[in-house]
Amino acid sequence: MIRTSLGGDAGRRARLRGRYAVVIGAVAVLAAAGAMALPNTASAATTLGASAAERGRYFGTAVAASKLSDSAYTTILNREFNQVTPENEMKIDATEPQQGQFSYGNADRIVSHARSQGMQVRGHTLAWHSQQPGWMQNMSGSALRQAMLNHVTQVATHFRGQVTWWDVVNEAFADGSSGARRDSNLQRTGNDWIEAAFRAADAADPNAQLCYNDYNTDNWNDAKTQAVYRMVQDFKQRGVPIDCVGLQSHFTGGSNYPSNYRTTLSSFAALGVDVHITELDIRNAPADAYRNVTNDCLAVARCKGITVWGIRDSDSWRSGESPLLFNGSGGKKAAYDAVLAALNSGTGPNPTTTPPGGGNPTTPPPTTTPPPAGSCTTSITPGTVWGDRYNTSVTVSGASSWTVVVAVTSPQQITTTWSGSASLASNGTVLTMRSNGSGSTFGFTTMTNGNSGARPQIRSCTAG
Ligand code: 9MR
Repeated sequence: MIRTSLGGDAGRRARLRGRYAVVIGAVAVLAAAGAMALPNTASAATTLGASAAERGRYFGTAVAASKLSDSAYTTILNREFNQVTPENEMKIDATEPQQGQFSYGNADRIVSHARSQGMQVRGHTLAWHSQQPGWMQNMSGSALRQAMLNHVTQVATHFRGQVTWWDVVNEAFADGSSGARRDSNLQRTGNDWIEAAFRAADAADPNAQLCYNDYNTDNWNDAKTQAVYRMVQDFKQRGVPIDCVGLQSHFTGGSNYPSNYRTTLSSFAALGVDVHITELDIRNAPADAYRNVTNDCLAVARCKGITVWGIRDSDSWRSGESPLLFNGSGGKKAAYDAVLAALNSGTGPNPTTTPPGGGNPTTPPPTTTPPPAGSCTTSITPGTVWGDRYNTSVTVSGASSWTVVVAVTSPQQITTTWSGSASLASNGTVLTMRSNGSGSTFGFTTMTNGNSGARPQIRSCTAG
């Protein structure tokens, strides 16, 4: 099908407008509307995911399938995070180890775990110069181009409906001052290989949000950042289906958090794409830098969330730098407290106040970011409390058809629900409630099982 540049992009956005599920919290919307003060500490969320959800965002982590059997690991994962990225399990060598033979076991395990917990999944990654299986490393030219496109199509089709965002192409630009594409067998198939990959992913899963993801693109003044910016600008102008840019943000191995990071986020956002912080880790996990990254994301309406690249320091690809939010024993580090506090005192989706571009001539004037389409919001009303249990009701607004995920703190368990189509997971601690036509308010009963202090937290509200 021939798509004009404007028509193609507009058509894609129109399709997404009706169907893309946006998670947004009650506090976020009310705060953005200026209708209420920020939450006080008494009601502040106590986990990263819950707090981010209140601000219309996610807080996620890279996950390794091999660790899902480690209960210390999954306890933190399930408690703190509402988004996951498979660390290696969706890469090309994992999903197509032999040409034409696809292998999804470990990736499916992560997706299934995420879905049982109401977490969103970022697919990583469909086309990349690295972690190619042997058969692909040895290919070139049109045979490689065809094999790459077939891979994108097959994998995006397999995960259709389960992956919210795809890193369609990863790390395609060179480091240093050239601003050039990275040399690779994929690049040598022709400069249009990136847009070809995006078009194939769009055809296979029109509802997924399609991202370009890279590292060393955090400092607005770097040639690599500018080169990626120009590519995204070009894609938007020509209607290549791109929805988002991922800044990996590995502030490890000698790369530091730059003071103009917020300018980078807002400049990409001003192109009309969402921005995601996709692989965050910071050498020695200084609380200040983690706080700054969090505040920068909260300040840019189109910054949709933060994913840290592992849970405990011992899970990190750079464990020697102790760059994560939990120590090897699973204890919360100072950086964790800083991030949670920043999230809790942050605002919802609001236009950035930082002028994008930092004076760079390639930067267009700031654009107004419309509120996300298809969003819904929630408000919790405490109900009757008995000695061993208590009731809660949740009212949804902004959508007539919705899915809300609520979590209680173990050993508490949700036992009874009403006015919705319920699905309970993780031994009664996670309730996924879908609208069933009985109105906008649903309810449930929670057994305290000895923990009478904790109260339910909304993980997400998804319209449609
Ligand atoms: O964390 C991943 C590590 O386990 C793998 O060995 C490595 C192989 O390339 O990839 C790591 O993840 C990378 C990610 O996929 C892309 N951005 C850089 C990440 C850290 O190297």
